[in-house]
Amino acid sequence: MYFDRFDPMKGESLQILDPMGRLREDLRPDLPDERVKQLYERMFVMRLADRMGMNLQREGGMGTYAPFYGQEAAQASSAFLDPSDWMVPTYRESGALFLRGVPLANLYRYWMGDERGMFMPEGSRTLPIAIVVGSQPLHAVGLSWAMKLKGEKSAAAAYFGDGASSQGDVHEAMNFAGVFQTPTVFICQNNQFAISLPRKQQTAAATIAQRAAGYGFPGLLIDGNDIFAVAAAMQEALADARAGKGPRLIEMLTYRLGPHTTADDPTKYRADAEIEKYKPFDPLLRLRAYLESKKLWSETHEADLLKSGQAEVEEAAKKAKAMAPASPDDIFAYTYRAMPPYLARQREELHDFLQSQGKVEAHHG
Ligand SMILES: Cc1ncc(C[n+]2csc(CCOP(=O)(O)OP(=O)(O)O)c2C)c(N)n1
Repeated sequence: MYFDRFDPMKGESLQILDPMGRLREDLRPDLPDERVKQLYERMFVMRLADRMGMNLQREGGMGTYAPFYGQEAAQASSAFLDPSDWMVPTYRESGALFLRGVPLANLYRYWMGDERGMFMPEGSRTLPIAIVVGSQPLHAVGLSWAMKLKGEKSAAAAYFGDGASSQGDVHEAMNFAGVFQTPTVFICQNNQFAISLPRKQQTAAATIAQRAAGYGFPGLLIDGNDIFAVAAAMQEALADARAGKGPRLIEMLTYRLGPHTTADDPTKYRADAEIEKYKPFDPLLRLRAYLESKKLWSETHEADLLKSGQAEVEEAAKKAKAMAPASPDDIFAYTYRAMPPYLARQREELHDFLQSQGKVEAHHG
């Protein structure tokens, strides 16, 4: 119903909850108020968790961190996946992974440089994050094609950014998905930047969503700061994919309020005034305004949420910091089934070095 009604080629996009918190009831998806409230609460904690990620890096406990500040509604898209669907994320998706049930301590641990943070909970159909930009939609297509061949009624969700949309791999993934009618939901979080490169220089096309037409499947542009639009698009795209109707592309238009990563200085390529302009479009503000209008929110409720949310996040940070360091062998362990001699030599050298520094026991594995 949404994909048919809003045509990105005509410049149409879906917004259900406006920035003032007013809802278009005629467009409302299957999202009862109780669930909206729950989602608000998790998005609120998600933001606290993001801030903690930034703090851990600033205080020196983490190499780098990629915040998702401002993208909480788009990140909440993962809440609409079933456990039997595959989630295929990027480094931007800490919020989406948190909602998917990946422990926050693991996510922090990953950004502290420990690969074990990417060991997903047993049975969780969630891939580790992809750092190689644009590589992961191919994996999502492979997974969904396999599900189709096995007769499973599930989908795979591929997350990627506006910058990734220019990668050849993303073209190949969408083309293959169209030809083989795989149950893939392509989720482009257009946060309007690929590090310093603005969206305008990324493609001459008016929207990324309209590209779907070239691959022979439907695309939809939505306000990515509107959780109702995210729910509508996700529910329909997933239902269609699971029902064998093929892939869907959702462009979630949002804005990255923070830096690309902690290694980035956005003042070099965008004015603070621009960030201020986008702050009123904050996904949490409008959701709170909506809940307030329904008498489902109060100052005391928010104060309680802040307290319990902060405790949850601090506990996760404490746990991440307390984990014993991984073995240096991990640097060498996972690329080859049989380790090539030159890597084995390097591993020995590292062991000898660390031993000479009194850092580790000699280990020959
Ligand atoms: C193949 C490849 N090229 C370049 C990079 C360096 N790089 C990391 S993130 C990024 C920008 C990606 O922007 P976008 O896809 O819009 O996602 P966002 O970071 O905004 O969420 C680049 C160029 C990389 N990781 N992989």
